[in-house]
Amino acid sequence: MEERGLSEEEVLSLLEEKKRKDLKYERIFSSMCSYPHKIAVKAHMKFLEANLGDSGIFAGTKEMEDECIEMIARLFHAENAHGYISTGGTESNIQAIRAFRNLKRKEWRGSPKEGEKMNIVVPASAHFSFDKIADILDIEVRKADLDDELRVDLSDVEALIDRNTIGLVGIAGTTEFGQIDPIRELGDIALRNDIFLHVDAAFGGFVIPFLEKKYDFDFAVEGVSSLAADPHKMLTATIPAGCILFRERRFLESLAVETPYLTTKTQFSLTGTRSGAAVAATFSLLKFLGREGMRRIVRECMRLTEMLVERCKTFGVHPVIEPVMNVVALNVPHAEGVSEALKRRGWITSVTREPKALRLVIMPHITESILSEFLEDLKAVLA
Ligand code: 0PR
Repeated sequence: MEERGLSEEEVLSLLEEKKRKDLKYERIFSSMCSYPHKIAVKAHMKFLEANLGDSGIFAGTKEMEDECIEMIARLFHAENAHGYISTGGTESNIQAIRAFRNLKRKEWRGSPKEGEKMNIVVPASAHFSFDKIADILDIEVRKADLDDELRVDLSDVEALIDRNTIGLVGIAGTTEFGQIDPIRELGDIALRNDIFLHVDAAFGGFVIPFLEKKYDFDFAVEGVSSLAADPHKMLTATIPAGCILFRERRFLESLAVETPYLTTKTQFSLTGTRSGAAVAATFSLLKFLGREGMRRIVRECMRLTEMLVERCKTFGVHPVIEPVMNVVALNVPHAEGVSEALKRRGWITSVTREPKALRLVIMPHITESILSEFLEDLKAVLA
């Protein structure tokens, strides 16, 4: 920071210069975020100063958060709504597992034995936020194998459960392949073992309810204890907007800390100061789009996903699994090299870990003409 500040024009021109270095979403197939919807931007701008870390001051913003939680809970077939708008999938996942730990700690007292750790069993396809969880919560994260369709292998999940297991994780929309784990079966395993089940639907939460094909993945499944779904992904809210929901109040209560000098006496969230603007954006989208609007957005993303796959098949490229949602992993030889070559043509794609494949996420910023242009380049790169 210099002694004397710059003029507004100088600052704005600095911003322009930095903005030019950022890529535009129109060339990006690797991201699960997109341009925020214009109503989300308007709502965000109206609530820039709102801090839900001290929600007694912002009663209207708090009301919007409560209504978001109710609307999202209903979407996911929860009888009651217990949760809050978080900063995204990472915070939601941390908080779910933290609640499991806190509740089991109370229930088990003294366990696990000296020198042993509590553990959770997650699919090998789990997002890297679970590696952060292992570190922060000092919990062992056991990774279960996947089957041929890249869903978690149920017999491996059962084999990894022992007396120190506090919960399971199922993913509804895996980051790399967009696959949905068998949540109903995981729920049965959780109930039989008297442990919790968290569903990571950070991406899939705002896709799966709007697909033509129906899946059991939410609170309609008896064994599901908590669910994460991110408005800042497919709902196209402004960043940061995640949502964590719990089946019962006691999970949220287990996260409470006292905040004696604030307008509210307890706080459940991981962060202190938190964005009311992103809550306003989420609220406005849920109201404005309705289920019908979301169905339309998801239908278009799926139409383009199917078009992409069909066109690729005409030049001998096939997906690793038939796409379940708008995430496609294409079996191409030397995926890393292909991704690099596409980058030289201005396209950002990513490469999955196992099996190696070229990964594309068909977000709402991808149009048919962008896709056609991309397919021409992909064909050229592969030739
Ligand atoms: N769970 C799942 C299934 C996810 O896919 C992600 C993020 C998370 C949790 C964590 O969510 P937050 O990043 O909101 O904490 N998946 C994307 C990923 O890591 C996020 C992303 C978005 C990455 C945009 C890149 C990007 O440009 O790949």
